[in-house]
Amino acid sequence: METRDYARIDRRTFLKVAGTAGAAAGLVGAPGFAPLALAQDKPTADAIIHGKSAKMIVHNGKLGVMETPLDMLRGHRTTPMDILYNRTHFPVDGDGKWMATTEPADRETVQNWTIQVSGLVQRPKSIKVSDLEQMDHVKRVAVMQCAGNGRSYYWAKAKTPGSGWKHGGMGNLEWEGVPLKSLLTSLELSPDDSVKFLTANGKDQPPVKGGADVIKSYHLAAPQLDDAILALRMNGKPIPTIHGGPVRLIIPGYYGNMNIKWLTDLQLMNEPTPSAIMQKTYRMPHSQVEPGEFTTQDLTRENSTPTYGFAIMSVLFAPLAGQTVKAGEVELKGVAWNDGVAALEEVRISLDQGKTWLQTEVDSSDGPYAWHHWQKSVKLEAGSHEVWVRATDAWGRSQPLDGLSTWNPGGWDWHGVDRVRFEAA
Ligand SMILES: Nc1nc2c(c(=O)[nH]1)N[C@H]1C(S)=C(S)[C@@H](COP(=O)(O)O)O[C@H]1N2
Ligand SMILES: [Mo]
Repeated sequence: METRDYARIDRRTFLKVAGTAGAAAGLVGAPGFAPLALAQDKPTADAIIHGKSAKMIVHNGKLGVMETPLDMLRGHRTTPMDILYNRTHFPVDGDGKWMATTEPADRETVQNWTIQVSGLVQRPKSIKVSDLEQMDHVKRVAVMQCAGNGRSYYWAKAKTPGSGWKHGGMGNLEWEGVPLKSLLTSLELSPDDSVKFLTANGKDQPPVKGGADVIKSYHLAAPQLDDAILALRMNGKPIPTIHGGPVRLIIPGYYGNMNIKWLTDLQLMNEPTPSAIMQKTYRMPHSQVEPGEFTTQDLTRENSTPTYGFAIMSVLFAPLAGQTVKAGEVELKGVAWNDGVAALEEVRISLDQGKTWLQTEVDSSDGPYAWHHWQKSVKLEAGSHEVWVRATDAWGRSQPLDGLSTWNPGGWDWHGVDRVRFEAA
């Protein structure tokens, strides 16, 4: 949606500014000045968001959208903040500059921060960070993942709008804060039982009047809502500003877009929000659709569902695609996860294009919403190999062998069997 428009405006403006400024200053053609390099050199992640690793893959500099290279994602139990992917919907420069840092909010911001709770409650309430600090806290490890993670793999079938994420639009994080349920039980809801939805909004605003704000609604009855947290800490520290500090709504098992950063408003409602980001975008069609026959414009409340819970997924962390490993005993490993409501029962690998599958050892000690680390040692002869990985949960949900079968016009929900080619020598 907006992403592409901003990208276009950004580039055009940039080229114009770069061109005229260069010419006016008499720099073009001057010794040591390389106008081509100026137009091509994109700022690295650390220049866009203070505290990010320069090695992040930048998808949209204006919006600060960036993903983690896969080789940096492995090797951590929880993802360090300097390499955690980022997705923001509005520019992180100009008026949005306050977002562009991994530093936590300053004292004054924290002291003045309020969350308005309104809608179908007897008395609307205003909650401060200090109120949340005084309540009982819980900790939960959970995957954060953009619903567009893996989108670029769909492009083998047909291009979609949105950033070309590989697998790095995700991380595994420890969140700490107040259970949403303890807050809700402390509220006096209106006597009728029509309160079915919770709607959340954050401090960020669309830069253009009438632009789509990031507002989301949740079914209060969904199991993940029981485990939701008004989070104040990420990986044991105050939440970095770019990741939603001082307060972020964490719904574990739900796609990133449902985890509202910079939480300022909670509303109890009997209908979901009419916001475009809820009703038009971030939706999965109920049935298989084909490119050209169905576009994002065709998505309605009747024929599609918002991207709530994660589809079951697994990814190989080692070996990585194109890598050469020593022939003989080779350790295959990676992570798997689902939406947390059914146990993730097994992760299997295949070295013969799906003819036979081998069980891997799965570690789920960080709880149902966290990455489940899996591993398997296999004997491999020298030569080229392809490994497939597939997770299955207690409800029998699994990954499609052909990931393209879930192609959809928004490019959401990629969860095809991961196929990785590597060499043994
Ligand atoms: N207020 C607000 N919350 C937001 C967003 C946003 O733009 N504004 N983006 C959402 C999307 S689409 C994703 S994928 C996650 C990204 O979280 P991260 O940047 O902390 O990794 O935040 C979500 N929460
Ligand atoms: Mo996202």
